[in-house]
Amino acid sequence: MTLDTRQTLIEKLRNHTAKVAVVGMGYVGLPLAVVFAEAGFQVTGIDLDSRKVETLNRQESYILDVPTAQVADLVKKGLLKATTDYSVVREMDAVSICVPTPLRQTGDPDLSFIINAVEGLAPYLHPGMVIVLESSTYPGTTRELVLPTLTDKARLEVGKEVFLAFSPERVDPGRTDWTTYNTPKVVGGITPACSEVAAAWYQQALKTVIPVTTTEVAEMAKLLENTFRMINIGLVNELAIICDRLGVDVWEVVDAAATKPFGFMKFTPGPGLGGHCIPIDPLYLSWKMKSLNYTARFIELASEINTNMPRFVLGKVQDALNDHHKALRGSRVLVLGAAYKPDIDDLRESPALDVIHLLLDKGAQVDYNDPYIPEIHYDELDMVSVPDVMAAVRSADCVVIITNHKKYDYPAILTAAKLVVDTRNAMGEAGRISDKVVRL
Ligand code: SAJ
Repeated sequence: MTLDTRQTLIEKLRNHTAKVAVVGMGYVGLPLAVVFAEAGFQVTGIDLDSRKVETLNRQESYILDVPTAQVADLVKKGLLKATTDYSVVREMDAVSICVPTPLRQTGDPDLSFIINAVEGLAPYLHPGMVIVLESSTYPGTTRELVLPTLTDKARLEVGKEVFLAFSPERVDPGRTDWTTYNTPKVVGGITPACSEVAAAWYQQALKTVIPVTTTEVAEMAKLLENTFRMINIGLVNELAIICDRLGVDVWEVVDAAATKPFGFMKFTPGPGLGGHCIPIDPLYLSWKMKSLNYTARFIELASEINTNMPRFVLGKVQDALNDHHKALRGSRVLVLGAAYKPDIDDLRESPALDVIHLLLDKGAQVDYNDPYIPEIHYDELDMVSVPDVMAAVRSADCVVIITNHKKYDYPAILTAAKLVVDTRNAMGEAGRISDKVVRL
């Protein structure tokens, strides 16, 4: 009996003779391409950015989590290469799509990257392929946006000739304990055969694969993961506002609650919600629900609270200067830390940008320092990180700690500063007892 398409493809996946492509060689796609290549697959990265393609083919990496030595080794072995040309897909057996899913200026999902990737693949799709979408998106995207291209355009029967699944990325840039290889990977297919083939592929390269029954379950699992974080950060941010009104130390409250060994997970207040995942993914869900005439109230409320935190920080700075008989207008304010979270160089959606805008709008003279972010060019902001942070601390009327990078010498900053607004409790106990420090 001849093997059917599914069995033939699974065989090629299991003996690693299947040819693999990864579309989108960013912070998700490149680590995924590398982990497939390390498993022995011949991997081709497809990216529209010729600079990324040239860098990889020059045996260099541009992603923090992927060492250049590893790229060089895999390229030399012929296990990794890159191209801007989708026609290579003719030779491919397995394709993973790892393109961005940002928001438009309107706050609505921008699905153009997924649509462009799928349209790029369409002319070259053929029987005997498995396609997996990894981009975080609303439940239904794989079925509504990707499936029709296979069935209508390429005229392929999904579940028999070609296999389609969704598998959410769980990459946390800069993290070394949980990596692309060892982080459990959820995989859900359009049909049971799709789930089986996609799981068989991923099981060859990843430590733990969790098959689920549909693409919607897999899409929704990712949104639950990140909505969980967004809502709990919103909760603790609202708690900071409540404690501020009550005159209670929110940091002590959170630490006390965190002593509960079960049924509680610690989140800490901050100046807002930054990053490329947490502030964005949940809005894909609330947007989808609006189209079904349902308001995802938790998400919208949490988003409103998190989005308002930069304004809450502005109020703390104004009140702190006022208590020192200074107006915000004309005062020198130094923002410490611009990245969206500590010890990384990523500025995307960072609340520091909002805080700087608000301070400038109120007439403050604003400088910033961030050891990971030498310059800010965003909207009408064109700023350079002040080189001598301690001199800037000494000359500032108020220092605002927005991102608590480990690199900062907080005791020295506390000694040198006239006034500090610490939005991250970076100074800890020394900050709690100092009359120069105001905390959220
Ligand atoms: N934040 C708070 N308080 C907290 C935690 C975070 O204000 O208690 C802020 C951060 O400063 C940042 C934003 O929220 O501005 C997001 O922080 P995050 O820790 O969630 O970091 P991200 O956005 O890098 O989230 C990623 C996510 N990974 C993926 O989506 C694959 C998330 O699922 C991870 O749980 C998270 O990293 C992590 O644990 O580091």
